[in-house]
Amino acid sequence: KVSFWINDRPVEAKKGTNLLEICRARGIDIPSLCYLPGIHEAGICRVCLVEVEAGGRRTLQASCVYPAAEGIKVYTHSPRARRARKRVVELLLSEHEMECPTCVRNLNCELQRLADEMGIRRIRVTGERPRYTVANKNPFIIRNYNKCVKCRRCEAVCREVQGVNVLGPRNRGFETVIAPPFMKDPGEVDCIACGQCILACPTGALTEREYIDEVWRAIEDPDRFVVVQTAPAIQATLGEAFGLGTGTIVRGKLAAALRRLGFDRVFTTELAADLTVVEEAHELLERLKGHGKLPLISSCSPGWVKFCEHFYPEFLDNLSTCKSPMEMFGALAKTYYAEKEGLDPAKMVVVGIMPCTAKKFEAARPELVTRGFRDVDYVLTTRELARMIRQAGIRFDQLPDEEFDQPLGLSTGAGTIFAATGGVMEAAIRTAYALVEGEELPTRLEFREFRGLKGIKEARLKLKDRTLRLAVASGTRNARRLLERIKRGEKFHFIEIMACPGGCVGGGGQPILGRLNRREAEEVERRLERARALYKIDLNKNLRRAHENPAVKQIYREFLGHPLSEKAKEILHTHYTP
Ligand code: HC1
Repeated sequence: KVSFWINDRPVEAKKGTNLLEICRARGIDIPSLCYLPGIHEAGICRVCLVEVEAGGRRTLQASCVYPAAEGIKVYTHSPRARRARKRVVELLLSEHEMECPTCVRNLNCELQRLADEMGIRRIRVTGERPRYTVANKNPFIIRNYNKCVKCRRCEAVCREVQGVNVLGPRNRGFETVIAPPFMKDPGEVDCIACGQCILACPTGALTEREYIDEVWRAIEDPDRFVVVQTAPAIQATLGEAFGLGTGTIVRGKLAAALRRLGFDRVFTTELAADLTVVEEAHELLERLKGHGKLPLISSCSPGWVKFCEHFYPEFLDNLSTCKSPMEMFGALAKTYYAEKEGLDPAKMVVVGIMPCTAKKFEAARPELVTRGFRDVDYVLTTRELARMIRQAGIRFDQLPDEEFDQPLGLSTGAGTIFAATGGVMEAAIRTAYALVEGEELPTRLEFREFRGLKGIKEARLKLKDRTLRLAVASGTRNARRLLERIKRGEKFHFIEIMACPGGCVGGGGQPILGRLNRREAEEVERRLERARALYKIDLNKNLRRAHENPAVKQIYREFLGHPLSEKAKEILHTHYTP
């Protein structure tokens, strides 16, 4: 412990802790921009400057990297500190592309908020502004380097959290931007499209590629039959975009909003998640019998699949051949549902509402086409859906609770928990248990060893006469750690990997709110709250095992025959190659 002074008050703190953390813990709010605790503590932006008196000198110091030390005197809001911080933000603004009213982050931008808080009414520095024109060729992310404040948070998250490391400083001086090597398009490098960089970006320099206008056009076209599916995570996160507390369950309002937007059918991806569980559980049992490679690794997270293709192609044959639930849903909509309802698949448009930017990439993959039609036509993130709802003038909080349409709106709790790390594993085991042990045995439904935000979770599970070794990883850096262990000889039978930390509840397409409040720890808490909401929905459902879903049974009866049938393989499975 060290004793020192903050704003003339005596303070004690652990030696070495940075001043920013100490002040915030004491309710003194110092602004910051580049700081991400534990991920990026670099003192780059200088927005967190404070005055520090030490060794007889009083100097300006970046509080995020200045360690607490015995006897120092810290002045957080002295006139000099406030003036310096204001000037730093003015300098950032002086080269920032000021198109706030049309920026996707308008009213949700950290730079804008800093300018407001500091009372910047005029920028006293004038000079050159960067004029980058960027060709954004990929289907998932848009970069505008003219809005980059060079905080390097995107780079830090890409490297430290995801272990992907495709972003870094390019060019020199005024021309510097944080970008992929040689300023290439993310689609041309090893980017996995997870969108964690978008969540980290304080401004509109990185955003998802929007497909809102395309979806509006499809809805307005009388010749199109537009089917929407919503990912399990959305019901636990969309409310945040409308000011509802984290973890508020908005399942009913979500269905109601989609109906009012004009979609012809409102379904849920959870139905397909249930179907994925059934197919994947059978696949696991087949592989345990010696047909196929072990460990079986889940393949529903497209960011993870892309990571595997770029960095661990030797594991591609371990991936489950199941398409992701989103893709299974699209394929079923344009085959089974089209046949059933007498619809022309050529006129159908399938829209996915996903918490994920990699799903935009996945939807565009050439492998994911069934009988000549793309399984999913457009993917909108949670954020885009919120924008659409606002554009339509819908008062989200006043919507009634409605149900999804049938039969593709029926789901069990298994499909719901897919969106939390460990959920795919838990759902798959519920069904695998029943398949192997038989229905008559008392069934264990909850596998708490796979819940929570730990990066890698492991357990052993007895399945009849065999003990399975299971693991769950979220965040691709954790996936890397786990795969390296397997390469060193450790044996597992089944592994779930989700690209985003915490699973889809932490997806790159989720509402961006936390860092505006400068309570970074809340980011973690928020993922937990969102996951808790999903487990609550699961707990309250009558049916909690995927194979009990009446719609899944109906689809097998009327269309697919049985799990892993030829038709199921044609429509629900795929194969990824390096
Ligand atoms: Fe996910 Fe999935 S859980 S990948 O996180 O397997 O995006 O929510 O829809 O496909 O079901 C995302 C979420 C989602 C798929 C399912």
